[in-house]
Amino acid sequence: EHKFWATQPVPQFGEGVPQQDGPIEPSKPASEVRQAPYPLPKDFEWALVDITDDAELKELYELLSANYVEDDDASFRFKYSAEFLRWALMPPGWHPEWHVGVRVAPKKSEVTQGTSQKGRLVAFISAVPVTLRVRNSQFDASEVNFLCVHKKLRSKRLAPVLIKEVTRQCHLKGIFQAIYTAGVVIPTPVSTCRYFHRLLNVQKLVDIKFTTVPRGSTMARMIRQFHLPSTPRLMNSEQAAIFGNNDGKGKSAELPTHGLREMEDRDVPAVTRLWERYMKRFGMVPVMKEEDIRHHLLSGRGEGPITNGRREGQVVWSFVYEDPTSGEVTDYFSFYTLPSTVMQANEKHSQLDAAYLFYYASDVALSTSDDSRLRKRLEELITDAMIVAVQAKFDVFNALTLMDNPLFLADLKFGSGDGLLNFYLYNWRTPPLAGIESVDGVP
Ligand code: YNC
Ligand code: MG
Repeated sequence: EHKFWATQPVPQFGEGVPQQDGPIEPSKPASEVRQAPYPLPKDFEWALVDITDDAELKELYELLSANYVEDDDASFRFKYSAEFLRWALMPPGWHPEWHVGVRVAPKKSEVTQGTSQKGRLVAFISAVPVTLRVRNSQFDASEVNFLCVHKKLRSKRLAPVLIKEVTRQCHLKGIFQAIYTAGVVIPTPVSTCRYFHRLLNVQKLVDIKFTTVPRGSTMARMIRQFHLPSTPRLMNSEQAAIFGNNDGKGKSAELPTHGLREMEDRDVPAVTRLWERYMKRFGMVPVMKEEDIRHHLLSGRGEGPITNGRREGQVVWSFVYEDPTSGEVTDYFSFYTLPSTVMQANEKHSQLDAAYLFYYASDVALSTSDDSRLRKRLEELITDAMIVAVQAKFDVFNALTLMDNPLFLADLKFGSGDGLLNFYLYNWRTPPLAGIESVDGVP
């Protein structure tokens, strides 16, 4: 059935629930790791993609824009920006050897004549370092992403070669576990989540057939149904003026900082502490040091003034809530941008601008076990996140059924999507983790 995955250290289908958490095969010293790259079919060669080089980053962006993940009915295709790729592929401790590309090999005659040029980039796979906690175990791992084979080279068993090569590169750095996600079901998901979508720009979403006006409703009624306030409710008015303005002037110096505001570098220690304490609620989480928080929540913020709710090249939006009395950061949220190409080109719209809920925390969860208080607080925070997203001209706000999301998805008018995301661990056994495919109260 799964010719490749049957050979890999992953739980096989029908194996049953493991009695003990731990690796499936032992780690080995670097000297025992295969030293030579895996062979590729003739006409192709390995080539690391140097994403610090703008031209190579652009080649990767173009490969993924044309060939990466599409939804089930081929209506939308992810269109990660170059800035996003750089942010995602260069977290603290990243390795250039883990950005594995495949190029068309130059012809022999060109090589002998010294006229050969870099061949076209036709496939890619990446890994970045991550420390994971899975239940009570903590270990260094890699997070594998952006596996892509050009459409013309599909079904030729290239993907297994890419996976084996990135695995070899991980082994060479002493890493023997990995985490990855995919829409496809292969042996064996440790958890499965469903995508939920909160419509923001209803008219556009109907125009591009992301959604339809339900029978018995009207466009006007639907727009009213999804309307949000124009400024974040937890934000003080001076701060709100910055995000509400469209003149691109950005902020003036002495603004009151209490309430909701953009996260700043000085918030990194408090946000890291909040992260650590909040994430104890969950069974599988990345472990983050201050430098990781700084990278994931601040480094992708782009440069220069805010125009229409965003900076040039901005990929992540991160806000903290500063308690007006104590001056402490008690909550934060973040989301990132991941647009999709509208494949059935529409005269008006060629791109769907989607915001994806990223990390968040609230100290309400730490001071009480009362879910109704946490639910109320998260509803306030995520509503404000969506208001910021409207200001930044996003069309839809997406979230998965993970973390505490199922507490607020229904009340905040998220609708159930048809996409599922499967989570996988490589060379690590653990019983399945709570994954929630449906949410009470959502059709
Ligand atoms: C997939 N997404 O089952 P079997 S997600 C893993 N993840 O093997 P071929 C996949 N395996 O079943 P194609 C996979 N998709 O026979 C397919 N496979 O055992 C398996 N799409 O290979 C598949 N990006 O080359 C089968 O298939 C074998 O030409 C078939 O290429 C597949 O990034 C692909 O969806 C996905 O570009 C490259 O369809 C291609 O179809 C494509 O004949 C559009 O391959 C883009 C797309 C995938 C996004 C992602 C996570 C990838 C994780 C990979 C596994 C990492 C393991 C850990 C390694 C590090 C270990 C350490 C330490
Ligand atoms: Mg192939």
